[in-house]
Amino acid sequence: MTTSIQTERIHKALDTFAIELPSWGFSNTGTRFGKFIQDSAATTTEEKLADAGQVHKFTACCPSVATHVLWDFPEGLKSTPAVMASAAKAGVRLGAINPNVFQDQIYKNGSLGNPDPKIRQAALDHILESVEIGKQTGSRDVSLWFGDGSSYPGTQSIRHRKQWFTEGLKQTHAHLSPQQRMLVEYKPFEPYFYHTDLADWGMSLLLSRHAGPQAKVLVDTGHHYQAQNIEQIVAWLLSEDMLGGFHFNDRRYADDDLTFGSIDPYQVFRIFNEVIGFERETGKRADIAYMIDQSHNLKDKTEEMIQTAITAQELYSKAVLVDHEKLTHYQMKGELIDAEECLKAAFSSDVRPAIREWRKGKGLAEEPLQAFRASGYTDQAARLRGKKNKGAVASYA
Ligand code: AFD
Ligand code: MN
Ligand code: MN
Repeated sequence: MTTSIQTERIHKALDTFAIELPSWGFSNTGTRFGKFIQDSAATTTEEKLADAGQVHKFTACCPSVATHVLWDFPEGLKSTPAVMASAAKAGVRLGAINPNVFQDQIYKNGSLGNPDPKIRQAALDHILESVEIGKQTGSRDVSLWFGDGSSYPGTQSIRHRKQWFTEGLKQTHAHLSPQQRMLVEYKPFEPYFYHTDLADWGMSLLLSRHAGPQAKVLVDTGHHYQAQNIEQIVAWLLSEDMLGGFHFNDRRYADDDLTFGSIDPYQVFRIFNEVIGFERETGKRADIAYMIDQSHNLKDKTEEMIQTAITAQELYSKAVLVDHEKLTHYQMKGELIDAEECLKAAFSSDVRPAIREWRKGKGLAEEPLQAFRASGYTDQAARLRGKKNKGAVASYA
């Protein structure tokens, strides 16, 4: 149970805590070993946004949805009015725009890092169209992930590719409106296994700095080597004003895209603690986007997103309970156990009663997952979408 002061602090924090949903988390996806089809999964962008709207309706912390241009805007800019209408109907707004320069056949040897200037131009054209879509949807962020790399030594020039990325990202930045940002994501490996052009936070930081002041680093929590200290990266990027935001998910071994907080909730808490500590020390809100990047294929898609949103609220609520004044005092004095206990006391607090009270105050069901299940939405979706989803199995097979 939390004290009344702590409860108040949690309520205040939850009033402004928002985490963006990924449209790609609502449709049937799989691994290279196959797909387990869910009849109720979304089959169109409108359905993805409708499902995302359900998550926001029951949790009140997911007002925006990130989209993927090739999958959600099949006709590029021309698709924008329809997608905007679907978002409005679903009660959500369109968030980050994700270009896709990793799927088309032409990108076998990369996109902005491709040795063929025509392919680099094709990738840039797609990214610039995504920037224009963002202007139309009123999205602040264009979220850039590049699968570029190589799988065998000697097959590509690492130096030349770095230069091509510098050029391509500079040109991207030149097309941003004053309100837009470009978030440059990194990932140590996959889909290539010898080198990835944007493999770590330092490479993203340098390329963002070269590109311009509206470029920032995107930290995907699944994109680090085992045992890497992510909260240390977060602390450095915050202090350099170069953290644009997060793609949240959890992982056991690689970029597993597992449910946020399902494997290592304490790490999530420590990441939030770095952000909140920074905000308290500087007296300003970190200008970062909290986004989910998950699309696992076992749990019910919408239920998993509700579970993710609830977990994010719980871990964020725990992090706001850290007594940073005490923590700093013990850190400066080298009182190791007392300092550590500051974190552990907050992490072990049961914040659920305070969150249930917050929900009640908002007119929400105190248990979002149960309330969603009772709504019958999934059964209805399965009735409407089942045939189409089953058909996908046939075509996939
Ligand atoms: C994959 C990539 C990366 C990217 C996401 C959405 O690893 O995280 O942000 O797809 O495109 O997870
Ligand atoms: Mn990501
Ligand atoms: Mn990823």
